[in-house]
Amino acid sequence: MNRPPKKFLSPGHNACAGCGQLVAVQAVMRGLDEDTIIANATGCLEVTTTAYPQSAWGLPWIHSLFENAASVASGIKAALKQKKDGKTKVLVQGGDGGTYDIGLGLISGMWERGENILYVCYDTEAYSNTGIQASGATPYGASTTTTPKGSESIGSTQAKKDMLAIALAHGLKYAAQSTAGYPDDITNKVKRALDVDGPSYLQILSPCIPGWQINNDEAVFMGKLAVETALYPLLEYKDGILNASSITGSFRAKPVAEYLKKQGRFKNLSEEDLKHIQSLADANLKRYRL
Ligand SMILES: Cc1ncc(C[n+]2csc(CCOP(=O)(O)OP(=O)(O)O)c2C)c(N)n1
Ligand code: SF4
Ligand SMILES: [Mg+2]
Repeated sequence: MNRPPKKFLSPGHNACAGCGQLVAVQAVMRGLDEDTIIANATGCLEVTTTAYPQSAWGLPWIHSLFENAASVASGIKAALKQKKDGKTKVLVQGGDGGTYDIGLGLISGMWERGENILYVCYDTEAYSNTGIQASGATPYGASTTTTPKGSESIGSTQAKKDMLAIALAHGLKYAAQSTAGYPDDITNKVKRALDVDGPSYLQILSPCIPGWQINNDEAVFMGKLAVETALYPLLEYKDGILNASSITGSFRAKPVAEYLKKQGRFKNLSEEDLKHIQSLADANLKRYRL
């Protein structure tokens, strides 16, 4: 009898219906093989897949603290080295809060040591699991529970931290960015990252239904629009050089308003704010055109 292929993340987890992060995770899992160990930071992904005593994971998987998933992965790598196991891959997963903010120092250490570990950040642009607080990944103009829109506020007025540039500054052999709108792109990037002998980083824009105030059938659509407006292009760097980008010679971006106006978190923007965000996309068109 033919058995269905083994799933590394089974159905039955309790993420919100339509969660963009879970779409992205499934695409990441399709890029792995069975000889993989996962260290997972605290966040929606961990909370929704491991309600004790159950687990949705079909691979060896360990939950760390919010801040130390990278160090746990380093420990796993050291144990594998001790056992002379050069075959088993190590993957770290965390949200943007765990990556851009609270785990950054330990991620930096892991990269500094040049360990052969893939780090994947699921960027929901907020601390989703604890009720949508602003993180270093929250973009200008987004309303969150710590940067709420109101009569005197548009939402966050901070710029989104350039985490990909921070990764590149560590001299990573492979660093890339994708979105939940392009699952095959995610899977291919995971495979290419794992082919590299050294540290690698993949950051995936993962639309969050309550956080972005979108309908539960819109996560993939928003992931596509983020790329089509050039606010979150698909990018891939090898040895620090940009070698793939969704902004090719003939690429024409859609206006950012098409993306922003469909999300409740951006409902308070003035014309001036729209212009500012358009200027961020225009800057991406120059910076990342191949
Ligand atoms: C040291 C510490 N501070 C705060 C928390 C509470 N906490 C758990 S999950 C979470 C939000 C995680 O945000 P992110 O990393 O972006 O992942 P997401 O839930 O958005 O996927 C927070 C603040 C914690 N577990 N540990
Ligand atoms: S709060 Fe957002 S990231 Fe968390 S499970 Fe729901 S949709 Fe996914
Ligand atoms: Mg998040």
